[in-house]
Amino acid sequence: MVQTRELPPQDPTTLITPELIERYQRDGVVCVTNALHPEWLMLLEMGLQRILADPGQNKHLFYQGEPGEFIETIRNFDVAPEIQRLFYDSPIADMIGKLIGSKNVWLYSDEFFIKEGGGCERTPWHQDLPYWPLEGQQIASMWISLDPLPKAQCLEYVAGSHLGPMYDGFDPQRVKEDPTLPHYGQDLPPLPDIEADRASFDIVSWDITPGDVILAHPGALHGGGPTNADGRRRAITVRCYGDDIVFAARPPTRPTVPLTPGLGLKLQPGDPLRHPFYPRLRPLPEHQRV
Ligand SMILES: O=C(O)CCC(=O)C(=O)O
Repeated sequence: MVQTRELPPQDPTTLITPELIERYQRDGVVCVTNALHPEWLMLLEMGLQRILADPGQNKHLFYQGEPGEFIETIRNFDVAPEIQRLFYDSPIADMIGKLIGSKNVWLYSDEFFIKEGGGCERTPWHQDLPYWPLEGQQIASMWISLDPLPKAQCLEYVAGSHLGPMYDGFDPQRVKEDPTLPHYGQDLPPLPDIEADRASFDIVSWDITPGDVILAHPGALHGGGPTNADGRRRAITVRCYGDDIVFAARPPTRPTVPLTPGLGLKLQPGDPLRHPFYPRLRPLPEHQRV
């Protein structure tokens, strides 16, 4: 790995300043530059290589069979020791914990978005919360790219949208035809057509150097980040939560991402979200201490 800039601070939680927290609360998204040491990125890269080579790990394809196809894999923590080491040992959980104001930090899930080979499609606009069986405030995702990206190929967010309505998801089969077609088609309003009217939305994104991270509220609208003909964009999103997050039951017609069969048989609505599906990252569990 070529070293192109100064190393990040020894303790990157110092980058989570009161001003940054205030901006996060207002915009639902912030970029923290030079936060992750190259060694953490190397561990992430090793985890990604294992996942790509693992036939047992489901590779979900967006735009399957089309020129813009790209891969998503979920719950990589469960199958890749490198990802486990990264989440237990790196400052990722500490940074998220400080941002959301919780000393306890649990992992909700993680997802790779792998755009290789050039010409990959935009990720459709969406929010994450409609897919998750939970309620509460102390929750955030960290988006980490292994590749340097110009702003146009970075994930985009609508600033402040985490404070607005929660919309239905997108229909993965027909999103190209109409990105506002509902995924669940139940109680949530359809997504607005953001691409058709970009000027009406406060869209933010950043030039990314590996080591920079984006912290986002899962209620924020986000999407985008296509790759150009020779572009490559391999990113992971780490989704963590704190003390105030509780289980929220959902009808079987609104399956969650990821699926967690049995969860609703163990927890009542309003119960703290505690289940082996969601490993505790902070304080570091006993079995991870030496
Ligand atoms: O990286 C991407 O293209 C999508 C990321 C995403 O949807 C997320 O972080 O929730």
